[in-house]
Amino acid sequence: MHSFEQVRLYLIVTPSLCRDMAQTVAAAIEGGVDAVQLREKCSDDAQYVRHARELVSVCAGAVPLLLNDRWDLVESTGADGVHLGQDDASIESVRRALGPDIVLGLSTHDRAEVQAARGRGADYVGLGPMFATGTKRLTRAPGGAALLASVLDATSLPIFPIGGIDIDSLPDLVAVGARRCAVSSAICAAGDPKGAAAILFSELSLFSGLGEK
Ligand code: TZP
Ligand code: MG
Repeated sequence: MHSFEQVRLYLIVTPSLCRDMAQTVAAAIEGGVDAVQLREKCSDDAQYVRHARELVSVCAGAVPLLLNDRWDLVESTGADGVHLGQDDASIESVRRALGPDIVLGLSTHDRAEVQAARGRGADYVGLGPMFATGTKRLTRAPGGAALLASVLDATSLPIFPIGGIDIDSLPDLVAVGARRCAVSSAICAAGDPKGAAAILFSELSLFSGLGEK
């Protein structure tokens, strides 16, 4: 089973933002991305499965590949886990259905949701939105570095801030204690996805003492 304890730079793949999805993800992994999630809202099942299998092959067991929402396709595609929102299928029932070995991620937005996540069976949490973003229609105001700072001691699970994080905004999060993050457009829409990933990864390492990969 893949653990998310060691994951630092989590790529949320938005296929429509990528010039070539497989090439973008392969380059991003070379640049330092160490976990990948397929997030594709408007595709039909056949296209979703095609993309998921393509990414399973790009990740090649070296980095975990999760599906957003589609827990029903985890086993048939060979993905390593699923990421769920607070209003998606219940994380408790998905854990029961898929067993202890899959990775389960949960979106959170405040301290109470972060605190509850481990007891609900999550292996990590996403926390957001941090900043304004065009990648997802937001229903909450971005919480920024203050939101992250307010939850860092609320769980022992890995916390991935998400939403509008790029090479310019990440240092504000690192300054309050971020050692990981999740990004989509900052890598998917970059002219040089490997270079973008490498810069984000090195920003995450600024104060970590964990050294370069
Ligand atoms: N959840 C909260 S914000 C967001 C998701 C999936 C979008 C992240 O994309 P980007 O391009 O890194 O802002
Ligand atoms: Mg969802």
